[in-house]
Amino acid sequence: MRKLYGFAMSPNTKRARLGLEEAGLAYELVDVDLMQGAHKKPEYLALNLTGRVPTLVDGDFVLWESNAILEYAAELVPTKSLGGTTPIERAEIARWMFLSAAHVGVAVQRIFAHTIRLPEDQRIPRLVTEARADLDRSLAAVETRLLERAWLVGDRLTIADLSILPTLAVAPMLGIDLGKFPSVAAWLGRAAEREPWRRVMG
Ligand SMILES: N[C@@H](CCC(=O)N[C@@H](CS)C(=O)NCC(=O)O)C(=O)O
Repeated sequence: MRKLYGFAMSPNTKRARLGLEEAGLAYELVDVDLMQGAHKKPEYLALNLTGRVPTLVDGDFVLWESNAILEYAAELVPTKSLGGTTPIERAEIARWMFLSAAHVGVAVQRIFAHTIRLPEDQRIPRLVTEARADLDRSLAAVETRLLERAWLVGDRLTIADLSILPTLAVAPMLGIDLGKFPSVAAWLGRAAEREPWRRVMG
């Protein structure tokens, strides 16, 4: 049985889980309790030297980085068409996934760190302001893309959507106003109606 090592509340773990569940792949979720420092223990570092979650173990194959796990899930079950089916679709999916990893995720992690995670005396308000502006810049592009379509690529949910959406699910907790981006908010609502989303995001 495939094992996904992760932490229930982690958006990166949720991203990997959504990919596995949308692909219909069975897996066991193995808890890595970040609050107890389980990700820094030698047995976990032996799987993932970066000491971050999630990590997928599929037989002898060990894969970390949640976007890579999305790619793998899509490749394992091509009939679900979670990945691209043409060179253009594959390139478009890559574009949104890179935006997710390089900009959306980084901005949201920074807002989280400097409003909630770090002790108050280590928080830097300027970084939050900059991260909010950077996030708005990415979301404006997503908003424009979604003005006349339900999903980012093609006419179906793909790993491009699964890459960005779990990050945005934490928006209310971080005071991120999706009201400025009505198509993005509607897209999040569409995803939330799906069974895998209900199971993973709760
Ligand atoms: N780029 C990684 C990010 C993974 C990541 O930062 N995970 C967080 C939890 S959401 C984590 O493990 N944090 C613990 C740490 O950084 O020490 C991915 O997409 O998998």
